[in-house]
Amino acid sequence: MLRIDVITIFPGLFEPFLHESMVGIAQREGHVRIEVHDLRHFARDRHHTVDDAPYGGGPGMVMKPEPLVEAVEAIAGPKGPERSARVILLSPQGRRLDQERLGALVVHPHLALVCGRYEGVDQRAVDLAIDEEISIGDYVLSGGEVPAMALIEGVVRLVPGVLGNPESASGDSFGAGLLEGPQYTRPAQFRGLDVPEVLRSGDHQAVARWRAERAREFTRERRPDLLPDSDQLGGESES
Ligand code: JBZ
Repeated sequence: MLRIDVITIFPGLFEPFLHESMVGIAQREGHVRIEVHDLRHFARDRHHTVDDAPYGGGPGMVMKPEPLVEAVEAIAGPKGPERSARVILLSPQGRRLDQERLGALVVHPHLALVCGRYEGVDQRAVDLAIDEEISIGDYVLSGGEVPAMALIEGVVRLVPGVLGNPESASGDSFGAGLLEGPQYTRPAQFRGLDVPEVLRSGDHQAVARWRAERAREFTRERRPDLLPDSDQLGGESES
């Protein structure tokens, strides 16, 4: 059973996400327990303040250190070898999330995800309370909530037992680091376009070979960076 705590100033954003689809099923089946905490509950002042103006001036606000450090310590304990959870800040300064990182995260029994907001988090809070910073990619977002959901979905899929079929956990060809090729379902003909004959042939070996070829083709055309250097140039090398 994996436990995930989320610390955010927008707990409502997580509501449908946590109860629908694979994440909802995984929770109901007891593979994972996800709890969302409102950072404002950890602010001690009358107005539950979680942000303040940046020292040195400039636009926007910065997340105050006190509520954030107190929230993390209440949920995960103080930073250090005693701490039970791996505490992750979703921030643009983080290392880029990929499948390898997800695999390294799912070995922890307890994750705590802190969602950055405003222009960022007071650096002392990062230093005192955060074990690791992660970003989901190089595009501009307004906060760490959507990145936290992406991380949760990616990591929950890897919890043993969550996906009935362990082949889909590795994502088939993506398990081999490739894109999936094209997929088809009924009808066999749609607006004059046919499903490739081999997929209807019943020849499982031929289907597997065709799919492997299409996966390599898609990957070479769309994501050559996923291929070994030696495969990135070479033309339609059959087999
Ligand atoms: C992320 C300040 O809060 C933010 C803002 C942008 C942002 C994150 C947190 S996490 N972008 C990403 O994963 O790319």
